[in-house]
Formats: sequence, C-alpha cells, structure tokens
Amino acid sequence: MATLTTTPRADGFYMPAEWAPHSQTWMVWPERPDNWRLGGKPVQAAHVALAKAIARFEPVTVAVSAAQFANARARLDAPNIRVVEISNDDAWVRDTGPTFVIDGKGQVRGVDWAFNAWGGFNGGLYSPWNRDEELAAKVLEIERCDRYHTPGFVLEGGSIHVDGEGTVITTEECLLNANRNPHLNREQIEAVLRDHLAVDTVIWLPEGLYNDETDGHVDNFCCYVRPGEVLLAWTDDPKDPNYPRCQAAMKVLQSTRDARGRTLVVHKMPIPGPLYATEEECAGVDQAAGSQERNPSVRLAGSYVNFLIVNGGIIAPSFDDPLDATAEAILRQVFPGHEVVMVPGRELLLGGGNIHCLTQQQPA
Ligand code: KQY
Repeated sequence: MATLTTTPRADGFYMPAEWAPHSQTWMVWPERPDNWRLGGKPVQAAHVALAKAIARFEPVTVAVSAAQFANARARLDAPNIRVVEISNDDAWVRDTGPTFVIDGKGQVRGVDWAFNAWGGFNGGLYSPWNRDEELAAKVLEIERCDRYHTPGFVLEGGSIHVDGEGTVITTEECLLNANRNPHLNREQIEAVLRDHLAVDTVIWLPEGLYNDETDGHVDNFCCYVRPGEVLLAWTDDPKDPNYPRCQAAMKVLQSTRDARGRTLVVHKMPIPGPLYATEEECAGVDQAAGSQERNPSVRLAGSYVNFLIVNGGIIAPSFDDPLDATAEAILRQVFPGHEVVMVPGRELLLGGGNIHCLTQQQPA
C-alpha cells in the first residue's frame, strides 16, 4: 500500500471519535515474560476473556507471534475472532498500532507514528522495540489502507483522545516529555496533531494518573464520552497522590472551550484501590535488563477510565474492588445507549495498562 507524503488534514481525513462505527478492533497477544507474570499464562486467559467480550459486538483481529500462533488460535475460539501472525515486542496495540483516520466518504487510512517504547533509552519500558515500531505498517498492509508515516514524531495512541469534532485531549506529562519529541516545542507538537488528526483545539491536561509508566497517558485518566462531555478519574482524598493531578485537570477542563466553542461537562469516575501487586505476582515476572521492575510497594495505576467503546457496548475493567459497582453504574449513566460489560482487569493492569491500551479500534 502507498506511504503518503501529504497529511490527513490536507487530504480531507480526520480521526473519528471512538464511538463512531467500527469495522473491527485490533489486539496483540501478550507473551513477553519480563512484563507478564508466569510466562504470560494468566494474562493470556484475561486477554481471551477481553477478546471474546469485544467479539460479541464487533469483529476482533488478534496479531500474534509465530511462536504463540497455535496457542492463541486454539484459545481464541470464537467465530468473530481472526488470528494473524505479526511479530511484536508486546501487546500494547493502542500505542504500537496505527491511528486510523477516515474521510467520511468510506475511505480509511492510518497514521503510523514513530514508537520508542514510551521513552527510548530515557525511561522507556523495554528494548529493543523494533518489531513494535513496525507493527502499524503491517496492520495497514493487511487492511489495504494507505499510510501516513511520521518517522520524526513519536506518539502513542494512548496519549490522545478526540471528540471527532475538532478537539483532542492530551497531557503535558507525556507529549512534552523530553523522552518523546525533545526537538519540538508545544506549538510544533500541536501543529503535528492538527495536521494528522485534523483537530483545531488541543486541550493540555498537566498530568495523567500517578505512577502511570507511560508518563501519564490520557487514556488512563480522562476520556470523551460524547462531544462536549468528558469522564475524569477522580479522588476527593487530599492525601492521595492523584489529588493534585485531578484538581489540576479539572481546572483546565472547566476553563477550556472546545473547537466548537462548547464548555465541557466533566463527569467524575472514582479511582479504584489503591491497588498494589502482591509479592507473588511480582515474583512471577522474569527479570531482564532494561525492562520494568515490578515491586509490591509501588502503587499500580489502576483506572476505570481505561475502557474501550465498541459498536453498542462499553468494555471496561473490573478489579475485584468495592468501587467496581460504582464504576459500572457511572458508565451505564454516561453511556445510556450502550451495554456496559465489565471484564477482569487486574492481570492486564499488572503489565502496566488496561483495556484501552490493549485495543485499537478500526473505524468502518
Ligand atoms: O498503558 C499503555 N498504553 C502501555 C503500557 C505499557 C506498559 C509496558 N509494561
């Protein structure tokens, strides 16, 4: 397929909101033993449950390494799930897959951002990451989608949320981090977002959730639920390290107008826990040079905001936490037209992210 030298905006393409109709959702099979405990077996079971939950609403394609193909194919035994072989470094297709853009007339293309494993050699989470860097282009080949490539611009899909009507929300903690695009200033980064997502307004939250190893991805902290309305992870506890983060985000969201001139309605979503990995869970993760250390004293960045919107449904994580029922009720309230399905998110969280990070919707 063609690699284009123009930009989506110049060609009349834009990133649609997640609630726009999907043709499918992409996932990548988790297996790396220095991120997933016990050789990935517990998370693979959680991944199967997640894929099957999504497949009730729309087709799912799971990319898997050659070594795990037979295992994944056997376990993902649902008619709506396709399994294809793509080599990869880990399962975070939100960040390694393409950001799909549409023209509103039936054409779909993809933006293939540069990927440096969340910070390269300055705080990145694993090395090497070359197979993940190549994953977006391979997905676009399979889908026969033309590709916009930004080799000089690092971005992960989890660091942006759009309303499909000209506004993107992101965080300074991630996009202005020296380990992403240190050669660009805020205005230059905004220009790349405007050209590749076709947005007019960039809303900058100062930070994401405390201890998020992605450097504060917005998709673990704040998301759109419809144009003009967002859902923000929230705590009222001044002793919680998330407290100043939530306050700062609220201040920005309440004082901002979006691209259509709207003030934003902010819904609050409580933060589960605090959640921690157990000694046993940490001991199950292989130690490898350059990979993330797992330690039971380090608070996990658990969040109910890390959900996926699918055709007619919301697929959200549960944590065996007393707040699970509250989270489900809030999701039902803010998405009255969707069926809310909670799936176990703890094993996913132990690897450093959750449902939204592990999925990538492809618009219809
Ligand atoms: O949350 C994400 N978007 C990615 C998390 C990567 C964690 C790697 N251990």
